[in-house]
Amino acid sequence: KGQKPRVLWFTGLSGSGKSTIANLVDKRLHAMGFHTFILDGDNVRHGLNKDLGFTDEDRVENIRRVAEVAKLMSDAGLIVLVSFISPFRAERQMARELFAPGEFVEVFVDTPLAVAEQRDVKGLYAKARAGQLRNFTGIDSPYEAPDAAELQLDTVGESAERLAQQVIDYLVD
Ligand code: GGZ
Repeated sequence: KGQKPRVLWFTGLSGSGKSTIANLVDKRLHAMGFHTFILDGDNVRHGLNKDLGFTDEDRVENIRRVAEVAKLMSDAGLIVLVSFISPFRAERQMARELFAPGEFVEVFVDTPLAVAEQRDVKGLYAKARAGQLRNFTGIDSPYEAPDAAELQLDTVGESAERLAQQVIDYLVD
């Protein structure tokens, strides 16, 4: 059975919930019989992109490579879930242009900075505020929010399960 190419591109701040939601969507797609792959910092920044840090220049290159890998995986027939902050509009647009219309689904995980910072699961916001971590997104490095994402997830007061279901519902329509 042929699966139309699809890349689900999750963008949002550190601690916004991108990876949690992407993992749940992945599980559900799998249960529905689809072949999928998740690209995220854990499997890309420690390998292919371990030469890159968090300057603007390095983030641009990070996203460029991730987009090209997503394209290769999509050509191989996988549904690709991409979960990176991907803070710059221009690089998200560049990624989109690798795909045919309708194939690229931008999912804005719209968690306000104050909420992500208050959760601070990894203590990185505290370090950034203390000046121990430079170029931190939302603190001293910009995040350019999407203005026309296919999906905008308001995460405040919503469970990750329900947000994942919103993504599935969008895909099924
Ligand atoms: C932002 C940073 C930074 C800086 C380390 N800025 O919450 P996390 O830990 O697990 O996710 C963040 C991750 C961001 O990497 P990405 O590859 O997604 O970023 S980008 O798309 O902008 O290239 C965070 C951790 O890496 N981290 N330093 N300075 N996040």
